[in-house]
Amino acid sequence: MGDCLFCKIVDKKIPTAVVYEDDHTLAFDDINPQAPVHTLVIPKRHVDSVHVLDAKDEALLGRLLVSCNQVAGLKGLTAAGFRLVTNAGKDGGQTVPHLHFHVMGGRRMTWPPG
Ligand code: IU
Repeated sequence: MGDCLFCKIVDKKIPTAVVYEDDHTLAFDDINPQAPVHTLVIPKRHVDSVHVLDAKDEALLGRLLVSCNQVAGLKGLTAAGFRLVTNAGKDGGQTVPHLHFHVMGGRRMTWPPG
């Protein structure tokens, strides 16, 4: 995806401090954090959102969730807990059309989200 912001981060065309990286996933801190820890975990391969996933993506999704847990550990959230969020599509509040999980923690989260 030539004009996808997160693909440009994956391709290192936009300099970003990497929190965690492996062959298939990348994590970096959100530019507009909504919690003391707010890190985004993305697949390196472009995927629009949860709503386009199918069976061929099962392994990637597993990897993404493990990467989220790695990030939580690196950020010191394991004991206290944390929240994972992914927004899908317009009504879900998705603003960047490249699948991402928000790893959020460092404060007590409230429910329901807005
Ligand atoms: P959303 O779920 O699609 O709304 O999340 C997109 C997130 O990407 C949002 O929290 C933004 O602050 C974040 N972000 C970023 O970290 N760096 C950027 O250059 C842009 C958005 I644009």
